[in-house]
This record gives sequence, structure tokens and C-alpha cells, in this order.
Amino acid sequence: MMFMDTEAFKEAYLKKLIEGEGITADEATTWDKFVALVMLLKDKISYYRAVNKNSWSPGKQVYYFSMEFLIGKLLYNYLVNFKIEKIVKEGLFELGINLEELLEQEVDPGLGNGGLGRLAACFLDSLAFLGIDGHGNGIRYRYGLFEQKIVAGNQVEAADNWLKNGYPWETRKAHKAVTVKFKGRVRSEIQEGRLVFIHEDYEPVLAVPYDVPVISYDNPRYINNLRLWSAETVASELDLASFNRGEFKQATGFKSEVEAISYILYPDDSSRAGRELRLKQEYFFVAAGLGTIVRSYKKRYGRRAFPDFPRRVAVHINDTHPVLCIPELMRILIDEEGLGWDEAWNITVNTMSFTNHTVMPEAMEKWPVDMLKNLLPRIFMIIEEIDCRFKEDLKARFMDDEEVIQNTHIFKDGYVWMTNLAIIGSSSVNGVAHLHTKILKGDVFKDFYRVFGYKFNNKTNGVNHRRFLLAANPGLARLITEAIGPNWQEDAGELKKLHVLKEDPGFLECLGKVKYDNKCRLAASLQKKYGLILDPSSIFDVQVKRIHAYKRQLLNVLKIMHLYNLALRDPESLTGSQTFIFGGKAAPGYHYAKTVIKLIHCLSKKIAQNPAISSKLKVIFIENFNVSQGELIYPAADISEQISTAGKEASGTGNMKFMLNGALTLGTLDGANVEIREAVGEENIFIFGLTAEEALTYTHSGGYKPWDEYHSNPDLKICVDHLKGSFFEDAGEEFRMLYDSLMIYHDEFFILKDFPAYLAKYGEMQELYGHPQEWNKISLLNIANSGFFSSDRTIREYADWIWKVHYRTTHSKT
Ligand code: DL6
Repeated sequence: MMFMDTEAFKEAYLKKLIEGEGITADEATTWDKFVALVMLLKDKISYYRAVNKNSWSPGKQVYYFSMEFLIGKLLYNYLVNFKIEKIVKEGLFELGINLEELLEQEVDPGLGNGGLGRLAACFLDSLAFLGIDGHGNGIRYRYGLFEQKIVAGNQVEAADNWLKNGYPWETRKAHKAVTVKFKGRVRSEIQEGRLVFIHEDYEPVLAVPYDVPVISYDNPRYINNLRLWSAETVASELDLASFNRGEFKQATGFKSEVEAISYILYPDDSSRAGRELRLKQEYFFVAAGLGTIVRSYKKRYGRRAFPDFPRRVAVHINDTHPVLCIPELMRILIDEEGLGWDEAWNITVNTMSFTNHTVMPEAMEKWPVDMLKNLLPRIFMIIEEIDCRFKEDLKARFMDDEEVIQNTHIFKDGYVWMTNLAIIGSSSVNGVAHLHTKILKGDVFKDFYRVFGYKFNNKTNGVNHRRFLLAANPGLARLITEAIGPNWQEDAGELKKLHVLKEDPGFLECLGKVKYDNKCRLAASLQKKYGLILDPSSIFDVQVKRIHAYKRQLLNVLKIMHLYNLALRDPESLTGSQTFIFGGKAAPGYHYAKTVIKLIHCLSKKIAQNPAISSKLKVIFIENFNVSQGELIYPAADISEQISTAGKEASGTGNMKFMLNGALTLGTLDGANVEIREAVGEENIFIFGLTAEEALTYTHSGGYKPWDEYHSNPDLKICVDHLKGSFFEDAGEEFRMLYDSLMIYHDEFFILKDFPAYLAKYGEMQELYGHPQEWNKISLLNIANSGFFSSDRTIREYADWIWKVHYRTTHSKT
């Protein structure tokens, strides 16, 4: 136990306030009190790190390279992980301090766009929990993902200045800074009979690491690290010289140019602006991270141990953003360590593994040849050689198959294709749900699958059930623990034990009560923050995720319009009270998505103007959806909307968070929904719409005819016409582009095609909601079968099959 009792905690805390922050409890602001608590935990973490350093010998090291880590707030989760939340809460209370107020002080770092970044954070938690020596490597963005504000129904982006008060969880490690080299030229010469490459006239950038601890649940022995790199100038003399000459602009301009590298997280997870800065970011954190890994490897094992590198180190490439790891490790091994190409290649391929997270063609990264060549001249040479050698191998094997040869080149049409580099240079390529992996093998990467079939595998995503259930939903966690004991917290598979309660009316009633309380908690929070009024006795139908055409928020909106139209015709048609909750950010340059946000607001307003209907039908949009908002929303949802066009969503992880919290899924057979259906049984999930095969068949045969749907379904026609008519009085032609996307541009995402089936399934759910015991039973079965979707299971699979690393299987603390 970290603190013997409340007294011990109070004593340590007050000491920390005075000695650490130089302030007494009376003088301290809420921020000071929050910082003191974080610092106290950090001291304890350092202590555990030091005393455990020699007590367990680390096995293979896993490094998870990702441009995004959406870690969420840490304080409460770490109190839970250390099992001290009760002592701390009581101790603070006795000191007249409210823990809740301190928790509110913490920022939620927006260092990611959505699913990919949050997955990376869940993986870090599970790595620590499983006792794997596994660390994150990313970028410390000065500004995180923009803060979304809604002004007159429009999304407005504000800078997320998350570091303005400092971030007490991080520790700057200036002495571990490394130099990263950009631009310049490469000269080769023979030295001692060996061809060597010398990089000259480059622009140096200093990469300074900031470390954030990642701690295991209920086992202080396992403490890992998330290392985030910040860009700074190397040559302060350069600034000084300019300053001394009075050239202040030039001096500060140089500094800003360098610092810009870690300035901002690109706010688009699908279509990347082909900007040099983005490429700089990618090389920056790759070079800094790998340089450090190789240096510490040499220190530990000596430079002659390179052949063993893949046995002791695994580097994971999270989507293509860190793919420069491949040529960079080659560069280090060849240019700095003097290894030959073949040996270096063997080590590199066996060290690297790669996850693909999308099938959207616009998200496949490619860089103009000239840009890459100019920015990273030596890396460019290495990529050229990788491509050249790969082509030769390929010709020998697929001589007659021009298609395979053409589709697998790294260099094509004046671009360097990063996915191709990732597949060629890794030992493992995985998708993130069964359906997604099937599509990768059979369609998106079908030519690569012919060449490297053995590399392809599936690792279905998972979420940290301790963050999203144990910590986020204390009412449900308590109920579960009372029913089946606490072991589910360490082994999510234990949730299966809840099955025996599926016919227990008392338990089901308690489950319903917990959901109701969570709805009240969400309603209170939204009222306090935004003045929104929600009716907790209404059904909460929730769609929170990035706004994107393929995620089909528009389909949901058409459904609500239809319900409204029905109610206008016959107010009695509204049987129960319904609350539709949306949340999510649109990429700033994505006009379609921003228009959908505006549409949701206009619909919300329109309905609110009709009191007879608005008492039963409500639409709300929650501003600035992020991890912390999610933690309040998932536990409060009745319906989880997972309605992407089948074949488009790689996996989804929100679907898992909702399921874990007992929401019922209304979804398509897309991504991990397919596996959720397998886990829970088809009678306990509400599936509708085209399958991925059907959608693909339509697409390959030139699409379908939305006009047929439109003309054959008068209810649908009215809703679609609302997008261009006078239904929204002040909107003018604002929603015309949505109408056009459906009717003129062939409804690429099959919204009209799936509309009738969607509406019918929603109707079934609404009807079922009127039977609380039946509803709660299905809710219970969802929770009971959600164990598979814990990221502990996912990480065990990565450890067994990709990284080949041991993990703890029992959870004893000795
Ligand atoms: O794998 C995590 C997450 C999936 O659950 C989502 O289905 C998928 O859309 C998301 N992909 C991205 C794409 N990023 N890139 N490139 O965020 O990954």
C-alpha cells in the first residue's frame, strides 16, 4: 500500500505542498493543490521505479511509435491503479479539499485525432498491466487537437493551449536530447576499404524528450514510459549572432521555424495535406526515438550484439506515420554501425511490425519524390535502394505478373508510397478487425498479400476496460464487483460470470438504476457546462465520433427528421421520449462534415421550436468531444450508433466502450461490429443494412441508383427534400451540398439504400425500450460478453504473435 492510512497520506501531501510547492494548504490555489497531488504521486512512481530496477530483469523491449497518443486525464486513473482513491479522497476531505475539484484542474491532452490515438493510449496501459517493458514514442505537440466551439451552429476551431499552465505529469529530460538532421547533401567516400556516406550542410534540430509515466493497475512494479519529443534550436549561437547584428526577425524566425516541427497536431486523420512540415514531424520523432533506442541497446549489450537486436527490441509502427523507422534503422546500422546492407536489412525487417488502420484511399500517405529527397537526402537514397532490391526479388518471383509488380512499387507517379514501404520493411502487417484484415488481404493490399501472405494477420482492437468501466462507471463497477467479485478488473473475461444473472429481475432492475443514475450524471454535467436540459427518463441514442461521410451521421439525421415529420402529422406517433446525442469534431477543411454539424444544430433548433414535439424529441450536440467527455457519455448511453457503411470503418473502438457500459448496438456489419455480434449473439444486437460484399459489388458495378430509393419511399423523399427546400427557414442553400452528395453524386456511402432497414431496426429498439426487464437483460449480456474487447487481450495477441515477448499471466504482486 502506497500510504498506510489517511493520516499518512495527509502528512505526505502537506509536506509536498510546503516543500515542493513552497506553499501552505491555506495559501494554495486549487491548481497548486492539484499539482502537489500529482507531484506526490510522481515521487512515489520514482521510488517504485528505483527500488524495482534491479528486482526484475526486463525482457524484450517494445517501442510503440505513434504520431498520436490520446492519453486522457491521468490523475483519477492513477489513483485507481494504485488503489488509493478512497484514502486520497478522505484525506483531502479532512483537509477541507474536494478531490473532484482537483480532478477538474487536469487538462485532457488532445495529442490525437480519434480512434488511432486513443488505441495507442489503451495499448500503453495494457502493456504496463501485463508487465511488458513497452514504451510509447511520439511528439509533444505544443498545441493539441483544436478545441471545438459551436457558434450559431457552426464549428469554430480554437487553439488548444494545453501547456499554458504547464503539465505536471511530464518530466523534461534535457540531458537526453538528441540532434536530428534535415536537408543538406550526402557525400560518399571510401574509408578503410569501405564505402561511407557523409551527411553535410544539414540543418540540425534538437529533439528534447519529455517523459510521462505509465503505471500498471494494482502493481507498482510495472512502470513504463511515454516519451514525447519537442523540437528546439541546437545552435543558440546562431540566434545570438543575428541578435548581435540587430537582425531580430531573422533570429526569432529561425527559432520559430525549428519549433514549428512540434507545434501542432495535424487535425485531419484521413486526408493529409502534403506539407513538408508534416513530413518533418514524422522523421523528427522517428530519428530521435530510434537513435535513443540504439544508443541504450549498445550501452546494455555492446555493439557486437546487433545480430540479436530483433530478439531484444521490437519497434511497432502505428499506421504509416512512423514508417521512416525502416530507412532510419537501416541508416543507423549501415552508416553509424558499419553493418552491411543484407545484415542491416535482416535486422530491420525482423524488428519492425506495422498496423494499418484504414481502408480509405485518401489516408494512404504518399510524399512527392522531390520533397522527400530534399528534406531527407540520405533516407531517400536508402528508400531508393530498398525499392530497387525489392523489385529485383519480385521480378524473379512474379516475372509475368505486371499487376503485382506495378502495384507494389514504393515509387509511383512521382510519389513515395509509405504503405508500400511499411509492408516491404516489416515482418508483420496487421489489420484491426477481422473484416478489415479480410479487406486488406482481398482488396486493398491484394497484390502484397500474394507476395508476403505470411506477414498478414489480424489483431482486433480492444479498449482499456479499467479506464472505461472501472474508473468511468463506478456505479456499474460496484454492482459487478458485488455480484461476481473483483477479478474482472484484472481479467475482463471474468465478466462472463454475469450470465447467471440474466434472469434475475432484482439484478436487472439495479442495472437499470445504474444506467438511470449515469444519465442523470451526464444531464447534470451538460446543464452545468452548456445549460442543456436532458430528460434522463428518455432513451439516450448516442453517436459520438469524428464527423465523416462514411460514419454516416447524415443517416441518423434523416432518421430524426423522419420521426419529426411523423410527429407533425400525428403527435401520438411519438410513443416514448427520445434524446438524440451527437458529438465529434470535423476536420477544419472538411466542408461536408462541418455542414453536417450545422444541420444537426438546425434540426435541434427546429424541433425545440415546437413545444408539443420537443417534450418528447430532443437533439443535442455536445461541443468538443474528447476522452473526458466520452467517459461521461458511454456509461449514460442506451443506444450505441455504429452505422458506418459496411467495409469502411476499420474497427471502431467507441462501439466497444459502449458495449462495456451496457449500451445496445444499432449498427451495420462493419469493423468490429461483426465480432461484437459474434460475441453477444445476433438476438442481442441490432444489425441492419448492406454487407461489405454487397456494398463492394455495387461500387464495382458503378454504384446504385439513389433516385430509385428516393422515388419509391415517400417518407424518405420528404426528408431528403428538406436538405434543399425551405424546411430550415434561415438555411438557404446551406445544405444543398448534402442533398447533392446523395442525389447528384450517387450517394457513395449508401445512405438512402440503408435508410429503410435502419429505421426498422431503430423502431424495434424503441419498442423494446418499453420493456425494461428485457432491455436490461440484453444490456447485461452485452456487458457479460465484452471481455474479449479489452485491450489486455489485444496486447497479449500482439505479444504472442508479433512482438514475441513474454508477459505476466498471473497478477500476483510479488
Ligand atoms: O484502429 C483504431 C482506429 C479504428 O478503430 C477506426 O476504425 C479507424 O478509423 C481509425 N483509423 C484512423 C486512420 N488514421 N490514419 N491514417 O484513425 O483507427
